Amino acid sequence: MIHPALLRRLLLPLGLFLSATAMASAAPEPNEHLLWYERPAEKWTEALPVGNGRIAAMVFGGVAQERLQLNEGTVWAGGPYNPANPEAKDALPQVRELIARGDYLAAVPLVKAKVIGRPSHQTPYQTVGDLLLDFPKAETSDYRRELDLSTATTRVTYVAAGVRHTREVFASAPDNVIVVRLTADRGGKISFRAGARSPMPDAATRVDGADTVILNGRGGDIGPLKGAIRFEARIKVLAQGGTVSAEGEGIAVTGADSATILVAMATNHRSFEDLGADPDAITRGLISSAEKKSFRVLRSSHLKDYQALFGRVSIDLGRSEAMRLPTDVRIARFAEGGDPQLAALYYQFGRYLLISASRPDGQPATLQGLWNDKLSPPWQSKYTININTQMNYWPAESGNLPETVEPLVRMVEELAITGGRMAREMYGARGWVTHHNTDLWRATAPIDGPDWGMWPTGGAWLCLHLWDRYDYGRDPALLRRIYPVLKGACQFFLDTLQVDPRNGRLVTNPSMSPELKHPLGTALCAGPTMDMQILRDLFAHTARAAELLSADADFRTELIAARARLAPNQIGKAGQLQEWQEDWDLDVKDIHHRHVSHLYGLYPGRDITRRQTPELAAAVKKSLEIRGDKATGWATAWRIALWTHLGDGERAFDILRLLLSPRLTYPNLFDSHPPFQIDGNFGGAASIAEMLLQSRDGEIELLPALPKAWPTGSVTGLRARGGFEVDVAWADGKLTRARIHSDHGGSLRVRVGEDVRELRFRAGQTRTFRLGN
Ligand code: FUC
Repeated sequence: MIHPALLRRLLLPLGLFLSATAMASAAPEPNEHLLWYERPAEKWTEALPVGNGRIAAMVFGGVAQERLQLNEGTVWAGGPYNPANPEAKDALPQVRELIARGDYLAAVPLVKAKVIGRPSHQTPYQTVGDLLLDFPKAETSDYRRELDLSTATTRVTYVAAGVRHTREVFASAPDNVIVVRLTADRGGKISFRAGARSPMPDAATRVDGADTVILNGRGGDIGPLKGAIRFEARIKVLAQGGTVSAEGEGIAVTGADSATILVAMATNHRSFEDLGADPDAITRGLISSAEKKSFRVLRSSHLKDYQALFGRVSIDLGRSEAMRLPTDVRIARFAEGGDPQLAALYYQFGRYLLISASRPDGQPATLQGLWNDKLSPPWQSKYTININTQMNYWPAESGNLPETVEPLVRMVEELAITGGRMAREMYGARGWVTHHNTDLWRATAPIDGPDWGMWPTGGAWLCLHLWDRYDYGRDPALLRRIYPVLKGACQFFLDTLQVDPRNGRLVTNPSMSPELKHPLGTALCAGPTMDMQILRDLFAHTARAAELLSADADFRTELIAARARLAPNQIGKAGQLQEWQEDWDLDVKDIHHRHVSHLYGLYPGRDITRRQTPELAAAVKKSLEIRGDKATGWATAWRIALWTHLGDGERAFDILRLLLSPRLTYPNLFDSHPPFQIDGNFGGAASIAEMLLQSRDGEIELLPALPKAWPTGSVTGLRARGGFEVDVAWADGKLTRARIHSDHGGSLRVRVGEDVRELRFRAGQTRTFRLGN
């Protein structure tokens, strides 16, 4: 039988978006996992990222000079610190009272002076520097630069003086080194000089022996904090044939047949409170074990490790001849239609970035993942936890990459420690709290100013990811591990929720709906809708966890009772979902604001669904219409995800066209904020998955928001809540085949439109069936 995907490819009309030069009738099927370009990168946002969750590089692919801009995930400014404001505990009762009586503006100076953390800003993630390879001057031709997502390898190839040169780069997780491989199609033709440079404080490069460059430096000083991170990059040059020698502060290779450069990077960071590691000993150890392996062995263990993760999901949204065009050209043309595969590539690029930026023994993905060339990047490239860090992990569970969530889980465990101090010292409360940002040091104070930082619900939102880690995998050991963290998050709110005197409801105070000033001139308020939604999720999940663990019966009862008293969602005068307790939405100055915090309840939260709470879903829709489609990168991605949960694939796809355009996507497919911010990549990738599969409350919905632009396609390996794995194929917009595998057994509702089936699975059972028409 002919495979439907193959049949479709054969029948597809050819030549739609084909440039004359790219047209080649007998050309082989293009690689669906390739980003490629006809020129070297000039700007950083054209360079191609590689990473192994701990170390990373942006590869520029220059001909006269190759630049690898290097990062190590623990190179941050500052050092361990406690930013609690000692005056907060005494000031908070007055702040609460002012807010409760509607005297919002009077609370602003008080919060600023007595509650905002000291220091009032957090620390930036920083760069290591650059590895530079200088090549002899030559006329070159036939240049091509690519990143292959199926091998996590960048490749540059060109012809110089009649010799074809090829340069490959990958970041190996098993060997924890970046590997650069230089080859040529004629022997003895590889000559270059390798050196390093860094803008970091006290940076120095030196040569060790005749083949190694060592770059040392330290993290920057910031405000009152002295830079306490020390780092080392160790660059070893191995050549086959030719000569290798020290030349100044670099290494010269002359007349080699091929060469391999190994880059190891490490710091003194062991944890947010322990800087006792020895970067010199670590990089020495890494290089000495990697150099004993041949390039072939290094590459095969890299592929084995990476492909075991990346290969779990395949996606086909349709193909066209546009796939033969360079990636930057495809981005420029995506909105015109006819290139469904670019959305599939964007989805897999999101998974690639997550695998490359977030691995179990590294730090969570920052606002820029692992990739940053600056000492003072935008928003410090830290962890903004009023949407951005959470969005980074949206594609992880459905995209079958649970391992990538481990650094986030660990960060939340650490925030429960530092946030426990914060809860005691600033609020006199049990449990733990963190506000709208954190950094390498797990700082948890409110920062920046009253209208940004005075929001206590960041940690509670992060707990949703811990619960989902359990819900998708259903591992009882994981549940036991996260339960104390969930419980501590609840305890903080049980101790600090205030009674709204007007109606007896429980509300947060002081708080805000992230970053949006209401009509009374400040963001400060009590009980913003988002907080209530987040707490309903947190309390429900924690109560459920206690039940599953047969733990804390009284606490569970207390949680359920408090949950019922939280202020409910309300529909306002325009039919919109109210963002605040007051019906202020239409009077907001910044009515098209990027944040859509109150819509959290529909996605990623659990409060609202279009079938169980249709009136609230309609109110979400109204709010989305009022806010408008046009926003920054991550905010555009959130809008797409929300429309998919309203079941509107066409609207979701229209907004995907905005995201996948040169305004919001750089030539290297990085999301623009501007400048670069990686959350839009992850939110966009998650939204594409949410068009094809959604799962919650014991139900899996297949093709919930399939746009007309993807009439025929398939996806395999997506994960659903409850421990399920799902493959789906469709044709002419209708489901043709579904395959569902259950890890643990149990019952499941499977929905396609209005067609619903109740299925029971045995543990380990896979069922294949047709549904719909
Ligand atoms: C929030 C957003 C900004 C930016 C920053 C990192 O403050 O409102 O748009 O994404 O985080």
